[in-house]
Amino acid sequence: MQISHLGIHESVGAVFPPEQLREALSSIDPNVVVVGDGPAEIAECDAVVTFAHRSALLDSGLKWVHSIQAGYDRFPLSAFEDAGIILTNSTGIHGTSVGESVLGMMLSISRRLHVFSRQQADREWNRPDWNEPFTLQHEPVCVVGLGTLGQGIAKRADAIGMHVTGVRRSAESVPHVREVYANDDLHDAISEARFVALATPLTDATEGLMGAAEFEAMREDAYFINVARGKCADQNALISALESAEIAGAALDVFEEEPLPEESPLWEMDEVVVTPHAAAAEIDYYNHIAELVRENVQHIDADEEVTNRVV
Ligand code: NDP
Ligand code: 7N6
Repeated sequence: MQISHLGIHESVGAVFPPEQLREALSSIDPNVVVVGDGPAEIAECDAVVTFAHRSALLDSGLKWVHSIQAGYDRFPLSAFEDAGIILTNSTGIHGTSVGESVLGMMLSISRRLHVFSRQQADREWNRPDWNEPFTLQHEPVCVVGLGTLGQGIAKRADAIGMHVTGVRRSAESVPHVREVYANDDLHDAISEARFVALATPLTDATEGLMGAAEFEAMREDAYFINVARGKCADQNALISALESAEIAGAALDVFEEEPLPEESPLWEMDEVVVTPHAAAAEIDYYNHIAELVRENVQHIDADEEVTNRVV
């Protein structure tokens, strides 16, 4: 199979300018063009790199679609299968960015930076109570989902001396994680942690994985971090747990509805850090995508198995 025309869908503009990726791919054989939603534009391509799903991707005779996201919960997988279109994703590139973001969230909470940042906006000089700040060293963190994101978080948490445990479908060991629990033992795993960081894909099995019972199982001084997908946690149950002080706080990058609606109580909570689905954002994002695309163009041309195949 040969790819002669590769489209970069303008939706990638949510993460980087499409032209950056086109430039980074200028040395590959296929002709690389930026395309919009027009079915005729897409029909001229053999393959498209995209951020968002569009129905035109399914009925334009494409051979391959590459998503610049790791999560493929918003792509209709059976429709891709029926149309005989290869779908690949971008897992593998977010370990450093999301790992650093989660470390930052934990440091912000433990060193009270989120509080100082809010105070600064009002030119307020209030030192924290003596027993509010703490250090992360020796604090237990449980990482739920131990793939690229989870391992990126675990490596950095381990590096600053945290006690790292984790959860995956099998209990097979993972570097930098002292104890790995199978997901049947989720409650045991999260009950001792000061931080619970969620990093699973959104699937039927993980939708609402963190619900009322899980927040109840957590320590009262524990913080919940979500960098997976909003629907992996029951957001109403989370809000109730925060309002009733069942848990101490949260750092959230993803939400059931994005952007987070203005009226959400999460915006106002002192112990909640809200980030705009930006945990993976970085200036080199397009370069990581270019590497994946280059590799798969070669695989497809050589009739080899593609990397990160979803369908
Ligand atoms: P990976 O496929 O590398 O890792 C997923 C991990 O989740 C694996 O360890 C897998 O377990 C585990 N897992 C799957 N199902 C379950 C389950 N039911 N219970 C416990 N663990 C489970 O994916 P990534 O790390 O690249 O990405 C994970 C998700 O994070 C994406 O699907 C996406 O939704 C989200 N994401 C969010 C970003 C952001 O900007 N906030 C950026 C990138 C991704 P096992 O090891 O046993 O197979
Ligand atoms: C783009 C975020 C993913 O699934 O949600 C992320 O890869 C994409 C900055």
